[in-house]
Amino acid sequence: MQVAASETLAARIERGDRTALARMISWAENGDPRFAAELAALWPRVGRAWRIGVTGPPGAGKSTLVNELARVERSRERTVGICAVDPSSPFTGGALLGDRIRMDDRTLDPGVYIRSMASRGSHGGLARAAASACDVLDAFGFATILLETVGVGQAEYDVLDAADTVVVVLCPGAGDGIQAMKAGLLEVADVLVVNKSDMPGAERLQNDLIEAVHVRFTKRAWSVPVVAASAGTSKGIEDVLEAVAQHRAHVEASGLEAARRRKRIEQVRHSVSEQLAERLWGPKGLRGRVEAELERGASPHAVAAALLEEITQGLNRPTEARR
Ligand SMILES: Nc1nc2c(ncn2[C@@H]2O[C@H](COP(=O)(O)OP(=O)(O)OP(=O)(O)O)[C@@H](O)[C@H]2O)c(=O)[nH]1
Ligand SMILES: [Mg+2]
Repeated sequence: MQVAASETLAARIERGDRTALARMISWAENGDPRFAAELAALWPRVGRAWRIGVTGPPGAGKSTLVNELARVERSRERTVGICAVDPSSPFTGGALLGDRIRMDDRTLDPGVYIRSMASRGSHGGLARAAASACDVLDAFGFATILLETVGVGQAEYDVLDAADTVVVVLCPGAGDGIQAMKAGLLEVADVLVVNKSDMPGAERLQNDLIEAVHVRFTKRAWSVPVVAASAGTSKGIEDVLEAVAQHRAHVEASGLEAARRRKRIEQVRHSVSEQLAERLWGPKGLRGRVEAELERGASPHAVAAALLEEITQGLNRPTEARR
């Protein structure tokens, strides 16, 4: 593909240049300062994809399921962008499924794009990078975006603010229903999948989850379905997609824009908190001053109060004065 030197990444992405897509996701991942302007140029194209977050305990079968969901979406002629955050079992290399041919098919298919992101640096930064990658995949024009993240704690759940539908994958055995409840995984789920339904204990886990959902979420407008699947043997994949489609219909009927705005507010909140903390406590930050004041005999409480006052000056001023 001919690339004019002056052409922006955004312009190249608009005409389907996958090299530009890869470069721009790298910019998101590395926190490159050029990213913001390119995303701003693409922003009118963002919001057309349906983003499915896939999370769950390590080894539950998330990658296997993502791969299967991609296969079925492709058979329906829908293009698929995949972003896997910190996968311990990588998508590339084809060894994942012990099913090289199918995996290679998918990697060569121009209707699929697969990208893994390493979790380096702060977790908040990772959530920002993953959300940005989804925005870029969305602007590129993929119809379905699959976002895999291991569900081990709040930092990983923050990644899910980029998703329209969150699928929580559990499996019988280690990391079963009780573990999931402790980890707060049920709370983030729009759809629950009992994967490895070919294994003993799957039916019991499914019944436990149905009961847990019934008891806990009585006041919610959306009742979380519990779907049995076996990604390893390609069973129940259509049922998972059907549950996602129903959730999508529910969200669209009750106000898609409002739902996305709520998630974007969360994204801004996390992004600001995390970058503010980096600036305040990074090399050019406040540590030296704090040390000096403590040495002078001030209490931590007093130092904190004075700093907070200083930092938030302007926050409470009338809007007019701040312009
Ligand atoms: N029996 C059975 N095994 C499965 C099924 N789905 C996945 N597996 C196996 O479970 C293991 C973990 O699968 P992955 O898809 O890598 O799981 P993951 O949740 O992505 O794992 P991490 O990304 O490492 O957290 C692999 O050995 C899979 O082959 C299934 O439906 N049945
Ligand atoms: Mg995985």
